[in-house]
Amino acid sequence: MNRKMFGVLCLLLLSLMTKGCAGRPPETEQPLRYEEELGDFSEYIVVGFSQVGSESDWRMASTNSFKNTFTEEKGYYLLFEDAQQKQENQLKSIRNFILQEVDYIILDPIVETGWEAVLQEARDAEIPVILADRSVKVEDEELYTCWVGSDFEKEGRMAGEWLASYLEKQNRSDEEICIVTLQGTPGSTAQIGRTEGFASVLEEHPNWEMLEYQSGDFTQAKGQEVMERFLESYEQIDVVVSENDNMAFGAIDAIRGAGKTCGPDGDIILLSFDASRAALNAMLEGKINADFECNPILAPKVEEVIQKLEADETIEKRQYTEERYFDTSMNLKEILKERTY
Ligand code: GZL
Repeated sequence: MNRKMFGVLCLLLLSLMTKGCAGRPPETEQPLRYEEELGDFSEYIVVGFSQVGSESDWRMASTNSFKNTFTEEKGYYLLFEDAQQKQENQLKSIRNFILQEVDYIILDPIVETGWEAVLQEARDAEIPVILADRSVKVEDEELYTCWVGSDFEKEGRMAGEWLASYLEKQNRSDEEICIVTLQGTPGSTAQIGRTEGFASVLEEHPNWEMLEYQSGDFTQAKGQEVMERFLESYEQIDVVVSENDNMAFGAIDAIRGAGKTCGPDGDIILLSFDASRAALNAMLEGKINADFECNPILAPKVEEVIQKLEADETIEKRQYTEERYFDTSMNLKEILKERTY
């Protein structure tokens, strides 16, 4: 019996003993996930994946990418844990993966801080940690093997540059432009990068005023709630920067609820991030001006990393995905035909 099977078996015995100690009558005992699937693990690469949650279209596409990549047919056994947007759940999941002696841990960290201890525990257990999408802020970057994701600061900067060019075409370069921002989850890499990237262009335009930043936590409901408050608070809003599509959908509902319009022919310019299919359809309907892509299909790149690690090949520490932007000057009907998320 190899080390991994022994580990899983110990876990099984441990859990059966503790459950027995907990006094739950065996007949009500739900079989452990592993009881049903306990087989010869040695033929699989066992991967534990701690996912942020299921808060957005982007997130669902990300989850599908990992579930469709790390399949048993391809020689993987995927332990998938949805943290429901709570860091404490991710910390628990990682410790559980360590206990189960997985071969690799993939982590999409909800925020950048608070990871040193658990990453040290993974390193002590000699389990490589691969970061996907968002990143972590740690003193010792050797605590994780590599990071695969987007250049969020570039996304934010692209949005600012797009707005400057759009306003110029509208002969509004010298006009006072009032902006509000629906931010993503505070302290997440996507929020930090997009906010900083857009701000780097904002400071080049003294006639642009950022009225307020407020987090909508990347969800549609919170995005609508915050946008409703913005509309009550400010007489003039010329631009909404929404740091993901789901908050943009909420903003659209709030703007229409206030009797206003957004998009190329609207009262308010709406910029968004992710460029999901649903958002490109909303753009086609004239509700969104421009959308800055954030590619959720990261699992193939992560799989490549794991295969290289299996072959003892060197790994690049930071690996960026290719991204673009979309606006209503483009043939969106054609573009939508090839969009997979
Ligand atoms: C970005 C990702 C963000 C998306 C949101 O890489 O972390 O989280 O922009 C998602 O849609 O909720």
